[in-house]
Amino acid sequence: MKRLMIIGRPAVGKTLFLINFAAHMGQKTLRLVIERPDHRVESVVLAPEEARARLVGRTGHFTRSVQSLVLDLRKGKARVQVELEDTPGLDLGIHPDAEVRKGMAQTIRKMRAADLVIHIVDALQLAASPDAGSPSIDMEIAHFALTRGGYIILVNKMDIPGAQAGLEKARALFPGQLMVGISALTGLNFRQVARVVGRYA
Ligand SMILES: Nc1nc2c(ncn2[C@@H]2O[C@H](COP(=O)(O)OP(=O)(O)O)[C@@H](O)[C@H]2O)c(=O)[nH]1
Ligand SMILES: [Mg+2]
Repeated sequence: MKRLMIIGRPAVGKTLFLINFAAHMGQKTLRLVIERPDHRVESVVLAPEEARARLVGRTGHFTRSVQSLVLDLRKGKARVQVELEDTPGLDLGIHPDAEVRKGMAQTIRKMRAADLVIHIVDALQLAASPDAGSPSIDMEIAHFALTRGGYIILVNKMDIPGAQAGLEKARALFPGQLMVGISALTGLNFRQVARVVGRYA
């Protein structure tokens, strides 16, 4: 099964995207497999609204481990399944919490072999950053992701006023890169993302 991996900084909307995109693709209940950094695996079945209440956080590092679900897609006349993985946020520097550090290491390890890296950035964070050219974890992710397989950037939170400037900054920072402005909250442009996902299924 192909492996699609959602990565990005903390609180950019990775988990909300996982839940709402799975719902958009027709999943009424989400069967989530949670891989703890110590390799324990748990499985939970949640309705999308429960998943949002339990798994989406306002502050950084709410997601402590890789959690995944299987998406059922139509490819031509056939149906195919892909694994969509949500990950803990990646940060520059060494996080004081050992569990968070392990989760980040796990993310980087798994990223090498992913069939598609779905890199989410926050349009408002980008719009607000004083220097669009400064090196950041997002540039590091982009450099690394490009050395391997498929790669797309989703510029998220486009439902919030001021986000357009962030999308423009993203286009300037990552020229020529496959990129879609989305809202994980409202589902804006999910159909476009679904087409890209279908190419890697
Ligand atoms: N307005 C708006 N808020 C969002 C969007 N995506 C995520 N959020 C909010 O951003 C915060 C972090 O979301 P979460 O999915 O936990 O981020 P993660 O750390 O990247 O997994 C939560 O308060 C979400 O409700 C979006 O597209 N629009
Ligand atoms: Mg999360």
